Amino acid sequence: MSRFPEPGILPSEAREILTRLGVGGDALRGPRAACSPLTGEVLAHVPEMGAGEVERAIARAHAAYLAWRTVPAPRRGELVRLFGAELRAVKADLAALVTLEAGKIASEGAGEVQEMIDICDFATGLSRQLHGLTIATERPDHRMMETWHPMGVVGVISAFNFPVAVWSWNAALAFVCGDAVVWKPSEKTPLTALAVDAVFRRAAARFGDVPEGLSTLVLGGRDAGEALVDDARVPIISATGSTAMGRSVGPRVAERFGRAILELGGNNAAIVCPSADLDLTVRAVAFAAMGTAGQRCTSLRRLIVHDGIYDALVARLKTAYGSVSVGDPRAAATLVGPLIDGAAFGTMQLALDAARAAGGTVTGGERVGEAALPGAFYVRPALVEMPAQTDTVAAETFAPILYVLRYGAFAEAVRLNNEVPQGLASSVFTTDLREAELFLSVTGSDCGIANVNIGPSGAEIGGAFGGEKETGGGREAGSDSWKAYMRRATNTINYGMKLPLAQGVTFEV
Ligand code: UN1
Repeated sequence: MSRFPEPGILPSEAREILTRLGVGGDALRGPRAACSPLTGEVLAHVPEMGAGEVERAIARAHAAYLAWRTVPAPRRGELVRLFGAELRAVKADLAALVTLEAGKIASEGAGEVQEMIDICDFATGLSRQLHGLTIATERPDHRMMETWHPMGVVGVISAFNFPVAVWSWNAALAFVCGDAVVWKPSEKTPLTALAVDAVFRRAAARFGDVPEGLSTLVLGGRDAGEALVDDARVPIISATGSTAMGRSVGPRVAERFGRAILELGGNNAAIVCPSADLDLTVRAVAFAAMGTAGQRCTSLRRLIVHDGIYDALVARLKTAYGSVSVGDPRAAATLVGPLIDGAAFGTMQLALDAARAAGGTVTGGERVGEAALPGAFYVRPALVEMPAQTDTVAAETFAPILYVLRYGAFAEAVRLNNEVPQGLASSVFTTDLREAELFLSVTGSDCGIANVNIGPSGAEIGGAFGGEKETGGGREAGSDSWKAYMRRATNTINYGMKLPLAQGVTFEV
């Protein structure tokens, strides 16, 4: 396979994959073009839904919820188990489509579908563990308990960079929790969304009596997203994307007292201490900073390196950056695929210019393959040595840029880690127990994810995923994230003959 994909072939390849996945007919007719970042070509056209259609979809989803909430949770888990089984059967095709539409290298495309399968397994088990509590009551002959009930329709707004997995974290939990889901995917990745919708329909057909509208895909632009965000029949909005998007969605959902689960920007750092295992650190940094072409919300964007090992580490990173192969993400040797589009490239170049103006030294960052593929945006990942944590460093740029900073004392490194508006993921590379534990302690990293001797990206689904500050505070996937998709009721039952009041209050009539 050549270093860059050949134009002219991808649209038919995409059609074949879509046909095998069960996507065709009206799903592939409409005004909106679906493009591939591999070549910039149009792969297919898809429908566009306006606010009215979204409104009808929400009405159907609400009706589906009213039926689905009465299905016992373990039975709801069976639907998710079947969905996981269907995903296993189409893993290779769906992964290939993720690569074609989002530009991920093959193993990351497969990893994304695996993440969907993992959350289905997790949610299936969870369907028998939506536990409440029994709570000690102060009143004699009383029992107090906490129970969990379905909420209603969950609106999921997802981003291009994890075009299928992020929906599945939300949807798999929502379905076992007894909720319905309306999904508005990124306008940049409608084909993978259509494919997932088709796979889900097959699972639903095997299950038998899934209410129509339990899972609905709405393809559209801002209007469609806003219709979802503003509808009071959607008690939960789970939105993944930029901090700017979250700033608009959060208050609108709050205005109607809805619940927002926000997964927004990350500006993830790793601290490299004098005792770090540098072989392991270089590999971890390479994956976290260059993997997915720097387009994960968890991508490593800031490297905070101790003075004593700075030169040695930066030299090794420059070698790694120089040797990494950029190009066709389907080729086995490629580690860095294309950026999603020209706008992403423009934003990256602006950030690099700003870094240079602030005294940064940039290695890499240039566009490659432009002559053969003027509509695709492949870049060499950029390593940027910075004299200080400037405004540019403190902003999230969704591209493969790694800013490198120096530190002297560990406390200073922790301060730099925390002194940005975002709070998603973070790491420390050290073999010193004190540094590791301090980083994980209350005075250490302020992020939702804090790791030792692994990079900030590539989390498993078993833990709760999300972060603080401008990252939005939401938690998805594992641990007890399911609680965000249910409502809690506190129940007090009096099985005695008297009516003792709490707090010793007397009220005799
Ligand atoms: C995202 O980039 O929106 O931890 C999600 C990770 C992946 C999920 C990233 N499991 O990098």
